[in-house]
Amino acid sequence: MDRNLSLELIRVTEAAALSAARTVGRGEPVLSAQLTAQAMLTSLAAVDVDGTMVIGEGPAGETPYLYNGQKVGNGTQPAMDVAVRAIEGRRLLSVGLPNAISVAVMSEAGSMYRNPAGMRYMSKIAVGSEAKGTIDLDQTAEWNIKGIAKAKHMDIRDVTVVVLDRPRNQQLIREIRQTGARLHLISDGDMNGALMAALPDTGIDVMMGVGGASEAVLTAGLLKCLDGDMVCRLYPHNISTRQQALSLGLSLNETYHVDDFIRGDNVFASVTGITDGERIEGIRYSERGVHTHSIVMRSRSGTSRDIRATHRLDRLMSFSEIDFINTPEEALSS
Ligand code: VTB
Repeated sequence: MDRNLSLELIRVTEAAALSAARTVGRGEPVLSAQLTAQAMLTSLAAVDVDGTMVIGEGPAGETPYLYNGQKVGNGTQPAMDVAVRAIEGRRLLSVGLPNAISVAVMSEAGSMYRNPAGMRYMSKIAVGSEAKGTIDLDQTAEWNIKGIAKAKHMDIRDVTVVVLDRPRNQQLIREIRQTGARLHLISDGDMNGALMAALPDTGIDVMMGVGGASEAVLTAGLLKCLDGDMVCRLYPHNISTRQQALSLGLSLNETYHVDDFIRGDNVFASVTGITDGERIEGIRYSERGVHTHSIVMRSRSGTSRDIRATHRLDRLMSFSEIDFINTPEEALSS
């Protein structure tokens, strides 16, 4: 019987979310990110893999924890590529808004997209399994939304589109409004938007627009597990990134599919809620302990599990290296 590594990954996203939850609403996204990445790195060390961080918190030298290329896990086989967002939606977390999540994805070594030009953004359309195959970046927003509506047996006016609210997406937003579809503008977290589109009964049907390129890789991992679909295209946000892409021979017209971001069918993923979302609850504190809600997924089997856990921090703290109890100030000064 082979291992389902997502059942180990859940401890990683739970640790990150528990750690992030201490800093909800504190207005310090960088501090939150630092503490949370540290918790994630410590918990990853217990996972039985020889891991390489492909999508970490940033390039080596720029970030002390979870940098791209860093070795993670306890070094035993199998060799795996690892992608994480300790906090997807730092700004959401920093003001206590909904939809901040913690995400980790693993796939076979060498199977993840390496972002050769270091592109920051991509244009994206992401949907769930019912609308698989209906999306195309060469077509208009209307064409895409109509196709999604048809595939889901819905009226176009009932389709809900999530878009990251940014100046670069304003033209798209106008086009979507003209179709009559419902629009859900988000200030952050298009990965969560794509995840909601891929999960049933969330009220979200599609995520569209330009968002982070790293997030596209992680999103591909989640969609692969959920049998969703995504099309992406490089989006150079200035002249130098455009030139860099072209000098590397990359086509700005090429469409990237889920398989271009993560090859093969051995993907493991875990998502834990930090603040409440449409489908995933955020961290709750009660006298019984701290409650987490996660979804763990595996592509090969197609299994997706909702896991709710209650953590007893007093007991955990007797042996854990991660400080889940103290405030960031207390943790940093101890
Ligand atoms: C994007 C999006 C992410 O941050 O990377 C965005 O993909 C940053 O966009 O989901 P800007 O550079 O325009 O701020 C997120 O929203 C994560 O918070």
